[in-house]
Formats: sequence, C-alpha cells, structure tokens
Amino acid sequence: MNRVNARVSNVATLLIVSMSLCVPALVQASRSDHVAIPHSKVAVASGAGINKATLACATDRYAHGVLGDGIEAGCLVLENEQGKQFLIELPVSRVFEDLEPRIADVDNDGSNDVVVVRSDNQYGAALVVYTLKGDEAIELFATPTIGRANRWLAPIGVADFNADGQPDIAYVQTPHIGGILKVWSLLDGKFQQIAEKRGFSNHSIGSRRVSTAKIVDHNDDGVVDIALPDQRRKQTVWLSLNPAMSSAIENTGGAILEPAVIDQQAYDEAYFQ
Ligand SMILES: [Ca+2]
Ligand SMILES: [Ca+2]
Ligand SMILES: [Ca+2]
Repeated sequence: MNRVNARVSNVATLLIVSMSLCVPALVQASRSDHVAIPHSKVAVASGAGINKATLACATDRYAHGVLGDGIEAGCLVLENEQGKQFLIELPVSRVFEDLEPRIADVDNDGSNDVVVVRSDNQYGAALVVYTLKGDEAIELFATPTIGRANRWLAPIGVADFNADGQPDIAYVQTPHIGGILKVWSLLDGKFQQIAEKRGFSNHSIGSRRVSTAKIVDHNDDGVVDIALPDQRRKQTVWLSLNPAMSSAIENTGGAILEPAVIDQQAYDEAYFQ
C-alpha cells in the first residue's frame, strides 16, 4: 500500500488546533476551501468506512476543461461513519478531474473505499482508490497514469462483472479519441487489469455527465453487464465479462478477458437516463 502522495491530514484535528490557537481566519479559510466544486456530486453512503466524499479546493491550475469548465478539485474531503473528516490534498501538479466520487467497498474488506479520477499535468489521468485506515486516509491503489498530459478516463462504476466474488472497477480510457473499456480488480493483493475492449465513448468533451453508461444484467444470466455507446454514438453495445462467454486475450502482464458483445442496438440516449 502506498501512502497518499500528497499531504493527508485530519480536518477535524486542524479545526480544533486552529480554534485553540484563536485563529478564526484559518478556520474560515479551511471551511470555505472544502466546499464542493461547482457541478460536482457529494457521494454519501452508510456502513463502515467512508460515508461521505466531497471534491473540493476548486482550482483552475489544470488546463484541460473536458468536464464543462476549467475548474477541478485540488482536494478530496472524506468523512467516516462517526462524522470524522479526513483531507486528501494533491500537489499543484495534480487535480481530481472528476465530478462524482464513487463510494464502494473495492477491496471487499467490509469497509467503504472511494474511487476518483486523479490527473497529473505531465502524465494524464489515473483511476485511484482511497480508503481510511485508523486515523489516516491512504491511497489503496491506483492504475498507472495514461502517460500523457490531457489524457483522461471516465469511470463507469464498481460491480462484480466477472462473477468471481470480487468487486471490479470499469472505466473507458480516452473516451474522446478512441475509447478503451478497461476493467480492474484486486486479485491476490494486487490491483490488476482483468479485461479490455476498444471502441467505446461514455463521455463527450464539455459534458458535465461523467459517464453515459449503464450497469445492468441485460441477458439475465445473473452476472451484471455493461451498456456503452460505441465510439461514434451510433450504437449501444452490451458487454459481458461472464468468463463462460468472454475470450482470453494477451496483455502485458498476462491473459485478460475480452468482454463478449451480447447485444447491439441503435443508440438511444434515453436508455441511459
Ligand atoms: Ca474496503
Ligand atoms: Ca470480479
Ligand atoms: Ca448478464
């Protein structure tokens, strides 16, 4: 596990220290910094672990603007089931290029984690999972960055797509320029890619809707499938990672699944509403 490559601190502690030092300006500044960025959704959940996640610390330092404006989040504020807050603050070279944190128990340990897109001004986006351990927010794991500035990915969601009992995370890498569906999962203590298929776009440049996609058991086989627009938004494609119908393909690091196309119909935006 890597420590968060950013300053991580406990907001509640900061506030208490600030108040005891009688520095009300600092308290006010801290509070205003932690307002959700415009057009973002605050994620809420129940159970152990992360119960609330807010993209905050609005900044225009990352000049990309694919999510409708030039404002991105410089920090992520997490809250546990007791209401205790934790702050993950990124270095100036990075932002959270996202509008909706996704709370899910990604590592299946009974405690909620959070999935967000983190972008680097040299290396582009990565999908990152944070969690709470004791008194700290830590980075649980992350995909490699795409490798170039202004390359982004649009998360689809978390579900057990290959029916092995472990939650998986699906996203489309570079949805504007030739989107690649990728699915990752925590296997044997390592975050690994388990599936890939080209030709999809779940996001249009400038749209504030992070992902036009649906997680649904389309063929009623008991395994959730992924519905995605094709790259040109002419077709809706339903994909299954049920190992019984997916084929193995070679990837760097070994064999992964190529999701099977189980249905294809004319694209209808209303389906994704
Ligand atoms: Ca967890
Ligand atoms: Ca799985
Ligand atoms: Ca299915």
